[in-house]
Amino acid sequence: MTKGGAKFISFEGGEGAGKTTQIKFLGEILRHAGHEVVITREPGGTPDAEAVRDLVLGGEPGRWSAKEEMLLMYTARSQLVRTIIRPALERGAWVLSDRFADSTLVYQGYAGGVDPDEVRKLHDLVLGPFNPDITFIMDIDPNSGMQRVHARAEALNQFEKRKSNFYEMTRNAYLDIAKSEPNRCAVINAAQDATKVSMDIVQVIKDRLGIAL
Ligand code: T5A
Repeated sequence: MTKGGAKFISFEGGEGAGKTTQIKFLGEILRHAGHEVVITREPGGTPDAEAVRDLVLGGEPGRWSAKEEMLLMYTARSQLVRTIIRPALERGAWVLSDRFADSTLVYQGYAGGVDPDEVRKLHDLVLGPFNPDITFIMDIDPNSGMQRVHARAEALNQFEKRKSNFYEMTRNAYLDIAKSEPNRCAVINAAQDATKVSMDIVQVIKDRLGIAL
């Protein structure tokens, strides 16, 4: 899927798992090793997709049905892949994405109630067989993750206001995806100290991609 040294890495997991923190660390490590790195996030990553982000994350839970959320996510994702991710991979960059398609499969599919096969069909329709080379599943007990989110003292988005069983469902769904796609996914213990988490991520990249960092 990617050309030359290009790699597409996604970070997935529950709220407060440390995805953004670890993407920054890994981006620095890769740049230091001489790679071009493009960091992006979902929903978002282009001005239009950021506008979709405001629409879909704002307001209260229930503003959109899960199917409507799925369509909004894929509208934003389609433009992000077409205008940012594919061009970056084609010129040999590493792309680090803060969430990608597994988020829709988990949040709108397994936990949100849309048939997961329908989510996969939409993925094929919009993107075809386009998937990350490695997906880090940042695993943490949802209560610990939400404690980190609350400690940050930012306004909560509509996904951060859901009932606790929703977060249990998302955690279990991520672990099931990791089990069913062990070549693409790597589960990381995200409850550890941030430095240890970073070391585990770098080790997976070294082991799976055989590159020196
Ligand atoms: N969504 C998204 C869908 O429903 N469908 C989709 O298709 C997509 C793409 C996005 C929401 O949208 C939903 C899922 C999400 O609910 P968001 O605000 O981007 O909303 O939410 P998150 O992606 O979950 O981002 P968070 O910022 O909440 O979590 P992160 O990025 O995992 O965590 P991070 O790195 O910001 O860290 C959180 C706090 O913990 C600290 C950090 O300093 C920070 O304060 N921290 C640690 N503390 C202790 N130990 C560690 N190891 C730590 N690592 C970080």
